[in-house]
Amino acid sequence: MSKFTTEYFTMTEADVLAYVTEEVGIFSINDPLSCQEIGDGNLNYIFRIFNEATQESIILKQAGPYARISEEFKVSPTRNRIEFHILSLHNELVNGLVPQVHRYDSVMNCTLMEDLSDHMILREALLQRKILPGIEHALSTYMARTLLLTSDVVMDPQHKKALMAKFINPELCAITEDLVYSEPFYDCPRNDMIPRTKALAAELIWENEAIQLEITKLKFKFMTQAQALLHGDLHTGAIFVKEGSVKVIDPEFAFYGPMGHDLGNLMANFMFAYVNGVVSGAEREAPDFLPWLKEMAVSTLELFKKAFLELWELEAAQAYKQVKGFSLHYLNEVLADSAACAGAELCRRIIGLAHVKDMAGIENLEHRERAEAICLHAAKILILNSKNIQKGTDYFDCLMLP
Ligand code: SR1
Ligand code: MG
Repeated sequence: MSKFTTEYFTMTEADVLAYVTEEVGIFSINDPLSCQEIGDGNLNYIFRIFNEATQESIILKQAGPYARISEEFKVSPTRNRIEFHILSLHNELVNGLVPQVHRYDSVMNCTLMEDLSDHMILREALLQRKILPGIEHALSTYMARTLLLTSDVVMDPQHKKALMAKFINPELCAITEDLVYSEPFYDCPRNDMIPRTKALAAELIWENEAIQLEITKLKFKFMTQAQALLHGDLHTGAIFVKEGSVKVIDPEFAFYGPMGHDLGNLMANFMFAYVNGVVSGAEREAPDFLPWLKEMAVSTLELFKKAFLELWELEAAQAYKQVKGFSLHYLNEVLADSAACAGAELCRRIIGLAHVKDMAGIENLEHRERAEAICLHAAKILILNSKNIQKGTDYFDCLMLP
């Protein structure tokens, strides 16, 4: 019996080499292999195994027993099961838009998957002011198909409930309930922000009763509305891009929740990239970048709406298809949720524990203060006025730019 089949442990690079040769046998021990841990996310260990002779490579992703960002978050490594199974399902629903997965190991809590090292993380690409023509098509298709095709609109209700059971994900949902929908909305000791932002958060968010009410409604929706199988953490750090290719990764927060959580998350992260560009002078360094970014983000939402309604016409159960006005009513609710969720994401990445480089990486303190203020003011409008935010341009109209 090998050490990999008895009890879970977190692997070193040497363990991973032994695992892929002796245990799995996808490489031979005589192959000229190298292995490097390349993970920079908050939760997992990502090993890249490379065969210098054939230039072949593969990724092994192992879930650790607690989050890398803070050992306060103990999360069972069995979450890797969710990630493997949802990537397998997404390979059917949106073939080509997610990495291929080869093997899941329920003892070591790891998955072997396609290496996407020739791609770049979208957040980094946007911070480098890269223009990526056409990504709005892939992103809108990804969301429309993964969300609508896993909902009761299309699925047989019994089959959908079986999927809900398979993807029950209480530990990671608890992280989102705390970090996204609770802590940023009061003076929580775990929050982490710069002093000027703290004063603004108190004035704009914490002391605003209407925001407290809307966020509480939103949190309850997140906890109780099993609308579709979500990615659950769809920010620009969970998307790989290269010319002509988009791959959505990291769906370990997947569970049955409200569709607007995914859509709003992505829109908020586009807004972060945009505001970063505005305060850092992207207009001067790369004059075409900001107009392209805004147009791409706006089109992502507009193309999502189009793809959603077209897919509804093709795939919705007859009982829903035949009711005049129902598809638009349903979509409008998703869009309102999306706006409010975008507001929550803007707040939580600025006020809460888990930051994004687009804001926290701005070195000039005055620029960072300005960027965070622009985003918090936009968040307030998105949360309070969510029902009227139905167009892609509405998100950018919330940004009070100089
Ligand atoms: C403890 S995990 C912190 C954040 O990282 C993940 O990517 C999710 O966004 C989570 O909220
Ligand atoms: Mg992640």
